[in-house]
Amino acid sequence: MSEQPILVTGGAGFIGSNLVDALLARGNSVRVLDNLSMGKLANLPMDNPRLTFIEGDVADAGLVSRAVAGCAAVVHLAAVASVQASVDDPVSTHQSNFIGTLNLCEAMREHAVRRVVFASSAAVYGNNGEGQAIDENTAKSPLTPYAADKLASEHYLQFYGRQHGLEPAIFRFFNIFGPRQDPSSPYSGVISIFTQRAQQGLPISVFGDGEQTRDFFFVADLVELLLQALDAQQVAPGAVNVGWNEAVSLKQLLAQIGELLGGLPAVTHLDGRPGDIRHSRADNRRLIEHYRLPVQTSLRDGLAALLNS
Ligand code: NAD
Ligand code: UD2
Repeated sequence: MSEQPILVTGGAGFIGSNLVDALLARGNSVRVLDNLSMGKLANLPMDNPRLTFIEGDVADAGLVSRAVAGCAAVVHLAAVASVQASVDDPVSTHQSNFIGTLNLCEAMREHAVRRVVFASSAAVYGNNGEGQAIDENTAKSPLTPYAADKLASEHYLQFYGRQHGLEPAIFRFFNIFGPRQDPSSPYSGVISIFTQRAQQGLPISVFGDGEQTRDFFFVADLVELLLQALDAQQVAPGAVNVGWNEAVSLKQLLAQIGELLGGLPAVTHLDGRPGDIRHSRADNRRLIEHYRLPVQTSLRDGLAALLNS
């Protein structure tokens, strides 16, 4: 195993900290760069001697350069992950969600670090492809600053790939769920909100009729893909959707949570969210072509793990 660390930006957050655990478990050294705006030190095994934590901002070019120096590869997860935050404050979130990526590209060029795994989002498709399995060639329609920053980040990573030898492995995540996903904002992932409220016996709000569907992917399964992307001889060209091509409605989700907990608190239906996508499901043929699919953690098993965490 390489002595050079893997840099995980956003490594104190939900997906990042799950990845850090897996990297440390297989013997990697890990450097985390996180400004703790959403992430928490409590998510990280701070006493592990193979973990180095750098508190700071990916918008700080000098700091990013120092963080990248000497690393074997990078997984770039740092971003303001709330779409609504980008709508409310596009200037500030752009610093994290786009300038951070550009700083990273420059730092990797400077230090000749090639491999970078990037967390893009199904948000780049906007409402296009809705109701079908959405493939990667679906016309892009970034409807929010968050989506525009993700798509621009993809384009810059590809440019640095062509021009400067970076090896970007770009994933477009659909709906990731699991332990450490923060339920504290109304725009947090629906599973983190529903499970927390159900466990606390608090009423649950469903926006709309609850027949809307999502393609839910358990975080440990995602981590397996991120590790493969770090290790692959060559990266898959272009971007790759991460989803199971499976549609689960909110009603089905609530039924499963209710079964696991032996009941549910009151469920209220409110007006649908403006701009809410009705059906979101990934065409995952490129994922299957380029990666070994993890053994799927079923929604039920993933929910059980989350409820026990
Ligand atoms: P998260 O908020 O738990 O993790 C993001 C981390 O980045 C946090 O620890 C936060 O403190 C850190 N961060 C934010 N701005 C930063 C900055 N300027 N400098 C340094 N650190 C900064 O969210 P997550 O769900 O783990 O998301 C990880 C990545 O995956 C994000 O890029 C997100 O956009 C992307 N993504 C997530 C989902 C999902 O379903 N969770 C879907 C699509 C894409
Ligand atoms: C996800 C991503 C978003 C973007 C988008 C791209 C998260 C948190 N959001 O948005 O970043 O990538 O996909 O398509 O991963 N809902 C309720 N009650 C609640 C909360 C949510 O009914 O308390 C509904 C919500 O209206 C939606 C569904 O649950 O219909 C899923 O909501 P979400 O915020 O978890 O995710 P999504 O798909 O809107």
